[in-house]
Amino acid sequence: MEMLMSTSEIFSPDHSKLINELGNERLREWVLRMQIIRAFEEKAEELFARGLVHGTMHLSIGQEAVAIGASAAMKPGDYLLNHHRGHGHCLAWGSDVRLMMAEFLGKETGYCRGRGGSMHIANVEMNNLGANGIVGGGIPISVGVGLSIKKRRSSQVCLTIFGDGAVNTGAFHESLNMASIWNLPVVYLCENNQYAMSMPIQKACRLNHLSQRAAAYAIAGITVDGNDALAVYEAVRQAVARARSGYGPTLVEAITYRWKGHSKSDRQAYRSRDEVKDWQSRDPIMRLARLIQMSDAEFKAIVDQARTMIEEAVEFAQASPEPDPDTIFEGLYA
Ligand SMILES: Cc1ncc(C[n+]2csc(CCOP(=O)(O)OP(=O)(O)O)c2C)c(N)n1
Repeated sequence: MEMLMSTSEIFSPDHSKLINELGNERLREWVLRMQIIRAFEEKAEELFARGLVHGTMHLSIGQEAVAIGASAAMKPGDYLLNHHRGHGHCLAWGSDVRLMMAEFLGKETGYCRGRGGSMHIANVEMNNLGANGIVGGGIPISVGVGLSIKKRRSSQVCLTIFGDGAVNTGAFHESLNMASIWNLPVVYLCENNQYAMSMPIQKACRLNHLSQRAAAYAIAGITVDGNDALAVYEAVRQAVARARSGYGPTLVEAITYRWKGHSKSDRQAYRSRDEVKDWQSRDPIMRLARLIQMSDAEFKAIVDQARTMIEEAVEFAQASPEPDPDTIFEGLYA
C-alpha cells in the first residue's frame, strides 16, 4: 500500500509513467469530457443571461481537471456526493449531457424531473447521490454512505467533493472524526478554488495546505495541483486503493481556480483581473492536451465536437415538456 502523508509539499506524479499506463486514447477522451464540461457551462451562462433559467447557478470553468481526474479514479458502483458547483462532477461521472441540460432548464426529462435544477442534480441510478446547496452539506451524508458500505461488507468507495469554504464548517470536522474512528471508505476531495464567495482562503485558514487538517484525525492527507488532471487522478486513485483495502478515509486537496464569479451576480471586487488572467494561462484542458501532444487541429475538432453535443442537448431540453404543476408533491419527503 502506497502511503499518503500530510506534508507541506504539493504531490506531483510521474506524468510519463501515467501517460503510458492510461494510454493516449483514454486521455484524449478525458480532454473531450473536459471540453464538454466547459461547453456545457459556457452555454449555461448564455442561457442564464437570456433569462431561461430560474434561481441561480455556479460555474466551475477552470476547475475541469478536478472533476475528470477524480472520476477517472473511481469504478462503476462507487458513490458520488458533490456540492453547489457540481455540473462538472456530474458530467465527468458519465451523466448524459441531454438529461443534464434538461435538468438545468427545469424540464420533465431532466435527471430530477426538473425539480433539482442547477444546484441539486442527482443521478441515483449511477450512484451519483446528488449535489447540495448547503455548504458542506454532502460531507456528513458521505459518512452515512461509508458506514452503509462497511455494514454491507461491500468494496465500494464514496467520493465526496466540496469547496475550501466547507473545510471550516463544523460538519466537516465531525464527519472526518467519525470516518476516521470507524475507518470508513470515503475519499474527501476539497476543490480549493481559492475563494468562498469573496473570502480568500488565506484569510479564512492559517494552514499552508488544507490537507494538513487530515493529521488532526490521524488519516492520510495530500495536496495536488488541481489543474493537473493526472495529479488529481493519481492522488484519488491512491486514496481509493487505501479505502478499498480497509485503510479508511483520505483528505485530498486539489488547488485550482474558478474563472467566473461565485454565482450570477458577483462583481468580483475581491480579486484583480491580472490574477484571473494568470490562472487562465494555466488552463487545465490545454495542459492535458499539450501533455499528450495533441495537435492544434485535433484539439479544435474536439472543441467543435463538444459544442455540437451541447447544441443538441439544448435542442432536446427546449423541446422537452415543463413539469406538470399537478405533480408538484411527487418525490417530496417531509
Ligand atoms: C451552511 C451554508 N452557509 C452559507 C451558505 C451561502 N454560501 C453559498 S456558497 C458559499 C461559499 C462556498 O464556498 P466554497 O465551499 O469554497 O465553494 P465554492 O463556491 O468556492 O465552490 C456560501 C457561503 C450556504 N449555502 N450554506
